[in-house]
Amino acid sequence: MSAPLRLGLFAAALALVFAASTVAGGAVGPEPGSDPEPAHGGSEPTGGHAMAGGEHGAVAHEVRGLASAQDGVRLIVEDPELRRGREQRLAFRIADAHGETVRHFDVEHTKRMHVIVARRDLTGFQHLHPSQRADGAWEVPVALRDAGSYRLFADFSRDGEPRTLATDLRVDGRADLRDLPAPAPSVVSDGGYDVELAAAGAHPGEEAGLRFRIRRDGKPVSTEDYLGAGGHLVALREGDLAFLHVHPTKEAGSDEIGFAATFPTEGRYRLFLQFQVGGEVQTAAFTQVVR
Ligand SMILES: [Cu+2]
Repeated sequence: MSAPLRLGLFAAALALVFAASTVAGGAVGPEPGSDPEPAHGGSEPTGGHAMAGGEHGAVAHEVRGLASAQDGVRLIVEDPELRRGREQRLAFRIADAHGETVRHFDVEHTKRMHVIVARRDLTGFQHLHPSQRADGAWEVPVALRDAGSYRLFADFSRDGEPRTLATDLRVDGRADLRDLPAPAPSVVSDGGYDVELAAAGAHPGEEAGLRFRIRRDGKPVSTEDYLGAGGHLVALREGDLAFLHVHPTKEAGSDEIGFAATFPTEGRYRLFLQFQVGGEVQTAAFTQVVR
């Protein structure tokens, strides 16, 4: 093989690798706060899937939590720099288009403000309910054990419009980022309950039923009411931590908690199920592959 031909083949192979990586990048969507430089070839809504065009609106509707400001409201954190392992006051406010603090929120899932915190590698999940100060800002004590970049989600509803705004928090020190755990049919919650996820294939753009069964020592466990339902589920996409809207569904038995979720794209998602037993909130996390 001649040298120029070999060089040509090498260049062609490089171009292929580049094209493949841009398709993968496009499928995950824009990283919030990343360079405004257009993603290489990422202008295609869902990275080259044939059906992308017509579905883009519906898909965008399902994904939240990629922006700190949207539709005239903005999330402003007082101090996004936190110290590791120490309980601190996390304070933020929601500002309207005029910069005024929004004071009135609807009650959703029995609360007017829900806060989710997760590190960029989807560890360190917390679900908090802050209290509102007289000036309209929200405040909650928080302790983040590990260093790194965290995502703070403020989930609320205003004038009947649900919103999830998000911004980054930084915890000092060198971050020891972890890989997402491999998918498993059952995990143990932080308080020692066995939680099984009834395996259902999840495909992009299709509603998937997620059914969780809770057991302790092999016996079914009935969950108590938590936030006005049998349980609460947060789904975050690996890579950009897009926040998915998930609906609880009517469960068949009391030891089963069901949800419906539409995963917008292929990829891996982390599901954080929370339920209450004996007055204590339990969290169990699953890795869900969508393809
Ligand atoms: Cu909440």
